[in-house]
Amino acid sequence: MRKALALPTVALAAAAFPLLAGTASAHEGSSSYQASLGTLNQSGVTGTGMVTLDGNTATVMIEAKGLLAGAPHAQHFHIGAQGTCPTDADNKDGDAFLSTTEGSAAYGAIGTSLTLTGDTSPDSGLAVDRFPTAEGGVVSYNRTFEVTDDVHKAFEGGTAVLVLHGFDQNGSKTYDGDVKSDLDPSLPMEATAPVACGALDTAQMGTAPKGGAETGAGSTAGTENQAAFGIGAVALTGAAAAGALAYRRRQAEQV
Ligand SMILES: [Cu+2]
Repeated sequence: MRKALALPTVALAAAAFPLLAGTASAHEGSSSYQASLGTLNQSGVTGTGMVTLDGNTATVMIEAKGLLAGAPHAQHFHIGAQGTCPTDADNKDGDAFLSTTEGSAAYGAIGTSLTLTGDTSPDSGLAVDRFPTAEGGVVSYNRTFEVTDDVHKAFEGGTAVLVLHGFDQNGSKTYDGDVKSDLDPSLPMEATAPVACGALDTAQMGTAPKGGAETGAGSTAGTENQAAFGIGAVALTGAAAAGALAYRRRQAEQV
């Protein structure tokens, strides 16, 4: 009799697991990652990055503020190191700058150049004419393109980092100064020094219930992405706040 009782349980479990596996595989091709951009070089630059990977097709959204207005800002996925951001204490040579090279122990080398048009390989790492210009100190970037396998693997392995560059250290409102770039001695260090950095972690919305933000993230239309990005963030914050309020109310009633 016990055996007969046990069987339906096994059957139930077997029925449940394929369902779970099915749900997982439906999302396998599409994963979302987000980065909270923190300041480097005491630049005051902050922002957010969001990346959706569908196979090797990446949709990248970056919102950042506090950048040198009217100047181009190189931006990359860095890969192949610890998947973390350096701190200003990693300015090992003690000069006025945390250089891109000094940060590489934490975030690695350039894996993708987040250009506006054309090539996105590391070769375009300093293609200044194809990077966003920060009108009013703000960068609002949205592009869908193909990444390489090594970049895709870095995302899955948690070693992809979003880094923005270009820092007006001396307040001259342009990239200048005597210190030359560690990446290209024909450029001032200001043009290439990192200003903001964020590790790209699996996005919360990837594990959220169906609907809302996730639906928006799957879209490939630029404007829709932009809208979903903003509204989704607000909606998530709102839901969390409402949840916290409801919880506190319940706690209060129980006391
Ligand atoms: Cu970079």
